Amino acid sequence: MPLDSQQNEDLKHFSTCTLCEAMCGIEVTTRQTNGENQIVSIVGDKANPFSKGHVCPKAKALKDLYDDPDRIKSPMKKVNGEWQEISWDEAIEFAAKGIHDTQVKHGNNAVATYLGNPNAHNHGAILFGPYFFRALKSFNRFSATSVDQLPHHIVSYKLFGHQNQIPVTDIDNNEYFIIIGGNPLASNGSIMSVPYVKKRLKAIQQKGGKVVVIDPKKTETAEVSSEHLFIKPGTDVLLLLSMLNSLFSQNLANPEHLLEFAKDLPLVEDYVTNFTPEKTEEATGISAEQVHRLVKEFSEAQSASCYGRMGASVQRFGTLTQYLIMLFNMLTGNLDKRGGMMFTQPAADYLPHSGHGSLAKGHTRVRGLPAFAGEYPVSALAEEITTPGEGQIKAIVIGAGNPVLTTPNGQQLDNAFKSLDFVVAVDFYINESNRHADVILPPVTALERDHYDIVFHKFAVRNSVKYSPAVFPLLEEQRTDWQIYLSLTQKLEALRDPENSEQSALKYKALWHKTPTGVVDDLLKTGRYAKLVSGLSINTLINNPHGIDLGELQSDLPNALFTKDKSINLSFDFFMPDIKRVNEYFYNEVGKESPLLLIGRRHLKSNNSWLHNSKRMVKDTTRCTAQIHPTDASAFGIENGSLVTVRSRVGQIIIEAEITEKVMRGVVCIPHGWGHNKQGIQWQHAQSIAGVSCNDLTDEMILDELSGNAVLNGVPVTISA
Ligand SMILES: Nc1nc2c(c(=O)[nH]1)N[C@H]1C(S)=C(S)[C@@H](COP(=O)(O)OP(=O)(O)OC[C@H]3O[C@@H](n4cnc5c(=O)[nH]c(N)nc54)[C@H](O)[C@@H]3O)O[C@H]1N2
Ligand SMILES: Nc1nc2c(c(=O)[nH]1)N[C@H]1C(S)=C(S)[C@@H](COP(=O)(O)OP(=O)(O)OC[C@H]3O[C@@H](n4cnc5c(=O)[nH]c(N)nc54)[C@H](O)[C@@H]3O)O[C@H]1N2
Ligand code: SF4
Ligand SMILES: [Mo]
Repeated sequence: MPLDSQQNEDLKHFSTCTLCEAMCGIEVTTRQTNGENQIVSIVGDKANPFSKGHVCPKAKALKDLYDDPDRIKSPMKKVNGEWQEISWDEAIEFAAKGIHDTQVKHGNNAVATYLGNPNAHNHGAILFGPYFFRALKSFNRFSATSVDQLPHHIVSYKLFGHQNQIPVTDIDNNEYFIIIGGNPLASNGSIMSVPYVKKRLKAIQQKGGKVVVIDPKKTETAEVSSEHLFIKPGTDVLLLLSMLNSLFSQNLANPEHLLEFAKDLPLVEDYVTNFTPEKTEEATGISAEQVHRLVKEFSEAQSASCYGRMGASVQRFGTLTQYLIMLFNMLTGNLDKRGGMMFTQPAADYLPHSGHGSLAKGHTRVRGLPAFAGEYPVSALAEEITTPGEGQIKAIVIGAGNPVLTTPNGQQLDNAFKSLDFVVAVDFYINESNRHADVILPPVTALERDHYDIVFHKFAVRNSVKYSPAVFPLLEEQRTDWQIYLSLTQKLEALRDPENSEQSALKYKALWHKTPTGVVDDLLKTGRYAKLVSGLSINTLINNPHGIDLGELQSDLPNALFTKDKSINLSFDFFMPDIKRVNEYFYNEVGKESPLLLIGRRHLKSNNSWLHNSKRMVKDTTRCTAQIHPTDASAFGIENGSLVTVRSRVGQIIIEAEITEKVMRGVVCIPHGWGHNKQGIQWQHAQSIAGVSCNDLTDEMILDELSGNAVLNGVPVTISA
């Protein structure tokens, strides 16, 4: 006899984990009990051709998110400081009216937007969110891009003509892999979707190849690599300059097939002559001998790839560093080569249909920081809110983000948010940032909406395609992100121009009907595989629920180029002048003493500022610690496990010290995304665990000047017992 007479059969769904960039296929078992949809289990989908069953512990957190009693499921409005549930109609009306009123009173730019990382994992938000952002007509657009991958976009925009034409390591054919400032064993790869990364790194070594990790910390990735070199935070630019110098001095530059597209490549030599490895070794901590050897081995390998990520991008010379990394790959002939850095061939290719990028078309009002692709650096957000004058930000829409915990000088931003007239959030949690909201519009969680990885198929180490229908049908009272954005757009336009509201409704009717998945369907049907995989479409993918492998990455020059003349624009005039700043910073600033430098770290069971409300993700409690080297600990009289104060120009935090030889001397390593003990939020679990925000130390005034990207690695701090 069934335990529960209303219990239906378990259903299996082949879906995709959206929590990081690895796109792991998952098998989700669901059950309906007494009319309630339940997730019974989540395991890796062995039949998924891309991830082949791989998952990390976070996959199960998708269930915890779904079950979380703290998650908000209906729109919430703040009335006299208290949250009240309201209907969707009321909420959309209230949000649009607040935005409209602010714009009428203070101008369009008075309403800002901040878009967080989870948007990148949400094709609905990516494809339909822009209708709303365009309708806002505000220049004050911010996102997590400027605490992350902005340098990559600028390099690709300049060199290849499109901000998202970023090559990835062809890891399965690679024989020499240098990883600078990336820890894929914790992050599962970034701008490199790569499930089973540990296995793949081992495979390189089993073939007789080499994996070299360059990092101020002996990370999990360093532990499984052939070699690890400690580097002093923020000095990667010097390392790269010296690697290029060594390449020329050893006569190893060999750009082969690339000269056809970038004839000036050999001229790079002129810019790097001063940076011999002998000159840079003291600053970087990597000896001249090591640099010469590394360069020689890399050049002589059959295929090689030099990959730099977070640690290399989000630092003082992040853009120049990423540029030099690209030049190094090119000068060794490893761009667009099997086993090297390759462009990908996604099935639904949005690149031709999206903005190629634009640089410095506008500047922030207060500090004059450059916009990239219509977005300003988020380091300028607080001052744009608090500095009076024409164009001052008076309201903000925060979509899937938590900048109080994730952007520099979070405390300052927290205070700035308090002064806003109106805040709208699109999020299913009340977090440290949107607790300042007047209204929160909660979308469903990832498994409850259909999913297509429009962004990450583009950055994957193998071409593949997969569509995941929602595991549960959308209920009457539920909304997806794109529906929220489209409703807001329509309402805002109706308020602006009441006479044309019917016309406006008509305009959007087609979009409601099309849906973002319909847009993907069009892209698939007109994409490069439409003829190969007969009739490739969303329907094909519904019939192939595990996804379809589309083969290895292919050489793609000059096709991959978006430049008018189909050549690679080396843009020396844009990047190389920054070398002057490098010289000034490292060699001419007399008496500049950098005591200790702060760097970040990721943990396999954290995801930026969220997932800490899932008990299963934080069982192993205190991982929000300040790691320091034993020599520094004894110099500052610090004992393992004791509380220490870490200070920077902008603030201080009190945190538990963890003494470990895994970090190099002179480094303090603290994870980000913690600090849930703020007033006005109701995390039942996250608030009960210790943790402080390291972004109360990071400094909004220190920037990578070429891009305006934040500096979250290599921030000067002091420490005391
Ligand atoms: N010191 C330091 N700071 C860092 C970093 C670092 O390495 N060191 N890393 C930086 C990087 S790389 C990034 S990308 C940023 C991330 O910074 P943000 O993007 O600002 O923050 P997240 O923690 O990703 O924001 C997650 C929020 O989105 C919500 N959310 C999740 N899924 C959805 C969804 O489907 N729809 C909606 N509407 N909301 C959703 C969650 O509930 C949560 O409130 O942090 C940056 N900050
Ligand atoms: N589990 C988990 N996975 C994630 C995320 C998460 O929060 N948790 N976040 C996702 C996001 S948004 C992103 S952008 C990716 C990021 O993915 P990764 O780029 O792999 O980022 P991290 O794991 O932070 O690794 C950065 C490394 O840079 C090192 N580093 C710091 N400063 C320097 C420096 O000056 N020079 C050099 N050479 N190295 C330095 C750090 O010690 C660290 O090991 O991860 C994604 N995946
Ligand atoms: S590695 Fe983990 S978080 Fe990333 S997609 Fe796979 S299961 Fe999800
Ligand atoms: Mo990120």
